[in-house]
Amino acid sequence: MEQTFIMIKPDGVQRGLVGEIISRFEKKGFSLKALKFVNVDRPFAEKHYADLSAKPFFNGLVEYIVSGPVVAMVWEGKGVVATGRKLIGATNPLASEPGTIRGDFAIDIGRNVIHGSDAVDSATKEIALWFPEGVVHWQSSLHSWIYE
Ligand code: DAT
Ligand code: MG
Repeated sequence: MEQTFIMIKPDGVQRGLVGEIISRFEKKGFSLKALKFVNVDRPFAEKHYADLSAKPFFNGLVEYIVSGPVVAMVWEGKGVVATGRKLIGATNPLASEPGTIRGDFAIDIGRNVIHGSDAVDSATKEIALWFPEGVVHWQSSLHSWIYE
């Protein structure tokens, strides 16, 4: 089944939003496949955001991601990439709908609390980058209560 890469950024960790964010993905019915709490270094953050390296905000973005520990996760479920992005909300939190994570918990685009893969192919790349050791294979005993 489809998987996505989700990262709670350093502001989300510092602000005590880890439990709340994990709860939202759990309650939706998505399944946790990998999780780690790590500090990343500059080269790693630059690799994660390589597609944005030409942007004027790239340096500030990398500084932000290395500024404290992050929670890196893999979540699985039907349509999890696109629906995960909906749970997260628009990139600029001032435009994110209330009820989304960024809409409820963030104001500035450079402190938008959470990352989620934007497509199935970028999810595959990001999961390989963050979890080269692989993910946990299991199926929730609630599976048949979530999927028909
Ligand atoms: P998203 O995180 O919603 O996938 P993105 O991939 O376009 O958005 O950009 C990655 C991060 O870079 C984003 O979460 C916040 C930052 N960012 C994007 N656009 C920005 C801008 N115009 N000014 C400052 N930071 C920006
Ligand atoms: Mg993105």
